[in-house]
Amino acid sequence: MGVLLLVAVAFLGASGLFYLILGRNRYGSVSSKRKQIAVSAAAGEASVLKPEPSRRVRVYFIKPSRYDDDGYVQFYRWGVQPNNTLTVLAALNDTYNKQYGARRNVYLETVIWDEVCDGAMGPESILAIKDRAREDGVELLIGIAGVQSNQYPRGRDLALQFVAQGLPTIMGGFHVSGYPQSREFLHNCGISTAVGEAENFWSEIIGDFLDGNLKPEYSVSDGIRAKTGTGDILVPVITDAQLPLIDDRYLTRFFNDTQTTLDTSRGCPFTCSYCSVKNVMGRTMRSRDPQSVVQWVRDAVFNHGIDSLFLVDDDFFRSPRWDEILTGMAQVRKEFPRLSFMMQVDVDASCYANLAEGEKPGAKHSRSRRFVDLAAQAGCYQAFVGIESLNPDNLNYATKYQNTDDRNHRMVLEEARARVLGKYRRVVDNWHRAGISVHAGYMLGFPFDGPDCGRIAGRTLRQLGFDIVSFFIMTPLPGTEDQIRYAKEGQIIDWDFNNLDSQHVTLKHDKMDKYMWMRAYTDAFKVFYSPWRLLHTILTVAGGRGLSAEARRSVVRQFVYYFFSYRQGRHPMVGGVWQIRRRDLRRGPVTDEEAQRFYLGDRRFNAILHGSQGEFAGAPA
Ligand code: B12
Ligand code: SF4
Repeated sequence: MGVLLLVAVAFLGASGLFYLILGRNRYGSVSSKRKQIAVSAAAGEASVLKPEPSRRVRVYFIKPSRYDDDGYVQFYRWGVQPNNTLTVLAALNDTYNKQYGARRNVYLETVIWDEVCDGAMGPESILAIKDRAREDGVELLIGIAGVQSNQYPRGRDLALQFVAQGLPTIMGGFHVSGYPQSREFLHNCGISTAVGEAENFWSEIIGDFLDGNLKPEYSVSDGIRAKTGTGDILVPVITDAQLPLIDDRYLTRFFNDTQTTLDTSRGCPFTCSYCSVKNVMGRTMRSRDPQSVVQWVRDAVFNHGIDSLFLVDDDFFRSPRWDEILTGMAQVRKEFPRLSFMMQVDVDASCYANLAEGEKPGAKHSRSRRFVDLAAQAGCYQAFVGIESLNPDNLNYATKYQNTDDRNHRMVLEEARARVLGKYRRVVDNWHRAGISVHAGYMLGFPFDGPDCGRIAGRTLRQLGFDIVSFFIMTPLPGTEDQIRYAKEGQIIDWDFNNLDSQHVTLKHDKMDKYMWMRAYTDAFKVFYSPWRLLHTILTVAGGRGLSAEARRSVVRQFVYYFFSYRQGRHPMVGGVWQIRRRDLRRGPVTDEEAQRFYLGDRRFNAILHGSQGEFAGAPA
């Protein structure tokens, strides 16, 4: 009996031990706090599974305009070019929703606002944005987008107003990417900044926003190393990045609502000292996947009614994938013959498409010929080419050696000049032979320019056969080697970034005072866009020149627009059609410090900067 009892106790003990070891945690440990699906509320309120509400974040991407010389925010009844940055950023939200939306139980709404054509954003709009978000039960994140230096003061004023309303605000674009001093100011005002391309840090920004913990600065943390003008930077690989999201509502704001933009590659291998592209996007060319690009073009054409594209790549000829992209576009054009596009390229894209006397055929010739032929087949109507100067000394000074082919400064001036002019003529002729018009970018006020530089440029560019020319006043753009040098040498006479639109004189010049320099600029466009040439261009439909029908139509349209735009004192690339002035929105403060005092005031500024728990950015609405 005793033995039996002992066996029973041992058995029960062993079973208990087995249960402890194997049984209890067989399906994982169950916390007593874990919510259970219960039959009724009576089973216990605490154990009922409550669905977690999805968070909706309304992200505004606002492209600021700039102030005109009378202090009005520049905006127009119609814009001329949809802004590529806005559509790229909208695509980042779309990607986020697809990749993380369900996992993080969040949905990003996108609103894009381009001040140039959607209208200036006044204090009443800022309050309305806040009220509407509250009514709709969404959180707000404000992105001040694609800010160039001439748009920085307007962008800053907008950002300060949003921050004053307690809204988390972040600014991105070339200005903040290239100018740490502005970043520091913005950080001190509670505004975050994004340095470089946001493709692979946008999800980090959203993550931090959802945690209520925006950092002062975001930058590229994953990608490849690319050389710049002076060192190197990290840039994202964009092969599989989502392509710009076409917004049909946005397109209606443009004079031509069947045109849009696309960046198929990023970066530029050259080192021009006045340009910030190499320093912000690097000298290593990165391309999007060609098949996706062609698919995007097909979708744009057949689903959004697009028939004209602006490829905003800094130098499409240097894209590693132009061949596949152009071949694919030529295919789309067979299905939709009205497809046309313009692009930016360097001189060599067309220069070697023919064989000059005494030249031996080489790789550069076959590459150039193929590029020009394919571009024509794919529907290119215009090539924008960076000419910038006729004077080889200026070009060498700016290390723009692709135009002089004289990196080692071996040629005497006359030989170098003849070579540069010969090259430009060849560039134009080869594009024209393919039926494509040529648009030159030209800068006035390089160190070797004198008071007659505008007149000479207007006349010579006309003789060389350029169809359209965009003239710019040499400008020290933040993020460039030139700006750093001029600042060090005390050559910058105007520090108001609003004036860095390349139609204001902001530098000292050895041979010209401010008025002579402005005179040279007006001479240039008056000589090139003379009333006689306007008449000739219209009556002869751009004079033929072997151009395709679309190329001729566009030259006439652009010539008329440039003729009037320059004469109205507006750079054709900065403006739109039919300016509207809001008298209640005149520019107040000019410097950062004035703006900080004006929009934040000491009391509000401190409240936002330090917050009750010492947090950085304003809390969500
Ligand atoms: C196309 C273009 C134009 C077009 C207009 C834009 C369009 N239709 O899209 C035209 C021809 C009209 C034009 C005009 C001018 N332009 Co422009 N233009 C460009 C160009 C070649 C491409 C722009 C682009 O789409 N880039 C691709 C996008 C995706 O890059 P992104 O804008 O930098 O955006 C990325 C990041 O910056 C960041 N980001 C940007 N915003 C935000 C916001 C948030 C919240 C976050 C998180 C991230 C973020 O993420 C984005 C995605 O990766 C650039 C050079 C370049 N490589 O960018 C010059 C460039 C921007 N232009 C420049 C200039 C100076 C001008 C003009 C003043 C020249 C003139 N006098 O005409 C005018 C100004 C007109 C105006 N109102 O904008 C300079 C600006 C330099 C500076 N520091 O200011 C640049 C950099 C060229 C250069 N040589 O240095 N331009
Ligand atoms: S000016 Fe044009 S060619 Fe020169 S570095 Fe800039 S984007 Fe490249």
